[in-house]
Amino acid sequence: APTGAGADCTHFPANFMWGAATSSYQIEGAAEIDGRKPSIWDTFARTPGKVHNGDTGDVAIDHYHRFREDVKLMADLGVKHYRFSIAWPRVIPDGRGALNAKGVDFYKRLLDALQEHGIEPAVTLYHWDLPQTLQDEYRGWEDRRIVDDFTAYAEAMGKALGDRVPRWFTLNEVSTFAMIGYGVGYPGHHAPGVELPDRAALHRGIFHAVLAHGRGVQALRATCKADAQIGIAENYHAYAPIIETEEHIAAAHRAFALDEANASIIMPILTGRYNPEWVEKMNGAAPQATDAELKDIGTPIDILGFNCYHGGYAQAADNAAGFDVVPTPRAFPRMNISWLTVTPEAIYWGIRQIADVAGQPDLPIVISENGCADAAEANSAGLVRDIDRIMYLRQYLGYVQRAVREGYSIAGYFPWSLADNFEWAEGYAKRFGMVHVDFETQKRTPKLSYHWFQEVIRQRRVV
Ligand code: PNW
Repeated sequence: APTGAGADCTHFPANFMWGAATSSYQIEGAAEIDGRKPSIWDTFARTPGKVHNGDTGDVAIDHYHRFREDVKLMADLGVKHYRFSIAWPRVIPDGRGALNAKGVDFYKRLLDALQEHGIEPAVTLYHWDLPQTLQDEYRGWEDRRIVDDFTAYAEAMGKALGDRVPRWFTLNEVSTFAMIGYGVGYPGHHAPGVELPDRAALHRGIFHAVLAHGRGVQALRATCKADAQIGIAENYHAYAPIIETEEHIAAAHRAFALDEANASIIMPILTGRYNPEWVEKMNGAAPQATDAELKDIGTPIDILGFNCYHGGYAQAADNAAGFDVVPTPRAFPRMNISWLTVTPEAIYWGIRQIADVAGQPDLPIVISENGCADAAEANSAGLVRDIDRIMYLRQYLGYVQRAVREGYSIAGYFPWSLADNFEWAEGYAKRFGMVHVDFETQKRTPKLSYHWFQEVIRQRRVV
């Protein structure tokens, strides 16, 4: 049931999951400690010219050593859930083979600290830090062997931590790591920064990822607690109708179904098939899958993580497709990072499109990421007054509330991110945190948005 006890027109249900989110390479640091080996992000960041200012995740926000302080910040914030990722090259340094006990112990210490504060973990297995060894050996996601190696990693983590972790996400944002890590005809601007010859090669890589996801779900299912919720965190692309009429809503739903990322990732995962209309449109570049592979890709999941930052607008049109995607006007509001237009309706339509287009009205969805980079200044007392972030989150959360009110299956909200961290190709120049981090001293200071979110959680409504 989508709405729990206590939900009404303005309040979130009492059992709604409020959380915070991070990922390993962006926060941990300790790149060469306790047996961790490099990931493709270490290699990429250490390659001159790839990351802004030559920044790397070598130290990041030193969470590896300061996790207790970070857990305390979450406890004070009032969240009962924490989404973090495991660094694959920390626990299996070469990507396959023996477990590194010291690496696994770090996550056990973190789980202990969370438990002491009554915070439930939601663990992502892969948030982009692929073991470099697998990239060197067979080019990572480009090669079919990644499927077995990821599945073995999932099984190993299920066995090591499955008795203590109630929620799992296999992969984070296949569409981002595939479409930004690899370029077709130009090098990608995320790791591994590979240039692919054509779209068929891109879709082969994506196919390996969705198959690895499905087999990973099965491996976790076999090793974790019976009631564990297992799924994926994907930033599938949502489309809002330009005006809420039947014809534009239908146009938005078609834009969703035929979007290249959705049609190759979330739709086969949720339906166990590729849309023949999309396959036709791809003109030979779509993946070829056997029935057995489709069944694995479509392995039922218990929870869907929706990472939502922005979306598109669709309009009904008299063309072959039946819709147009409306370009975002030049002066459309944006947050402090070039790609982030403020499109809060996307979070509502993204929830609804899982029900109406992917045919999964009862699948619990959590917003596994939503957030922005701020451009805020501190006041004389050192309080970062990020009212830009508050404005952004308030609008998106209002649309999540609408989905709750209308009975959609939305179960939780995890803003990105708990604290400022390594923002990939932007290095430390873009700050997504509700907690400010001084990257010199590692001092953490809650921003105004942290106090705002605290109050949202306390009152269970958009404040
Ligand atoms: C997500 N885009 O990445 C990631 O899951 C996080 O690790 C990251 O820090 C966060 O969002 C903010 O960027 C994205 O270009 C990267 O649309 C790029 C895009 C979206 C999400």
